[in-house]
Amino acid sequence: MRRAIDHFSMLRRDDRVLVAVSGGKDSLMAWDVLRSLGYDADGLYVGLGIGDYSAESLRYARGFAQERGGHLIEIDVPAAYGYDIPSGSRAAGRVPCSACGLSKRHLFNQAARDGGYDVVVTGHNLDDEAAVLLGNVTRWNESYLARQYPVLPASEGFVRKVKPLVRLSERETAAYCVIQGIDYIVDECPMADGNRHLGYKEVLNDLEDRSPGSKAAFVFGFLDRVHARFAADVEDERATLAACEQCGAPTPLEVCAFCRLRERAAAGARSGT
Ligand code: Q46
Ligand code: ZN
Repeated sequence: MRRAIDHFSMLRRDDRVLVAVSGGKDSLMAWDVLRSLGYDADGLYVGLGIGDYSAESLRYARGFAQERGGHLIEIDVPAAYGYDIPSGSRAAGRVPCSACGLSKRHLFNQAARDGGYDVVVTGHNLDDEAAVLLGNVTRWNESYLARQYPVLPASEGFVRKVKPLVRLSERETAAYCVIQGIDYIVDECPMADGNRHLGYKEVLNDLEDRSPGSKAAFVFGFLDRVHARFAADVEDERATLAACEQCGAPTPLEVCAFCRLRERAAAGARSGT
């Protein structure tokens, strides 16, 4: 993690760091290592209202914070915003992971700004990044490729976002947690079925078996040699954003995607759809 942090200039020593923790192995490892490296790092748990899975994952996030003396900020989406991911995504006509990802991105950024944090850390590991990259390359999604980098710098309305686990595989983050005695939720999110990234992960695991080192070569070849060709797109895109009329978050439209999702999801919840 330290190599990744240094290589990509992810963090400054005096940063106030907010780690998005899900109760899973990756984010809890990220929080644990950052604390042990001496960073001022708090945790943020976003409850998505995914039945028992959310209740369980909160238990693990709280357990870690209590046992190790970390400060955990909790946001409960159903209580605070009137929708949950399963029914809200249905009402808004989105697949669950799209509604969920959009909600998390918005709430991580908002919580960091509200709390005066400099940077949000997420627990994306090498396997996640390889799967996302394969998806983006398969579809040649240039604007997503532009944003796929372990550091997204701060800009008007956005705090910096970093992924310090980018060098580590899932097996390594699991091994770290076992060795350090960190309890984490092992169950997968029940909404993940049909998530395209799981398919990409299977393909990449197959490739890694046949040709060890492929995932790292794929991701780091892209980051070190190819990403720069797409990078200018992010700045162009960010330069065109203005504040959302409802929440103030940066958006290309008058009302941001999160506020539109929240309205449609809450309306669906009221009408029972
Ligand atoms: S929590 Fe959310 Fe994941 Fe569950 S609904 Fe999909 S995106 S799979 S990381
Ligand atoms: Zn908004």
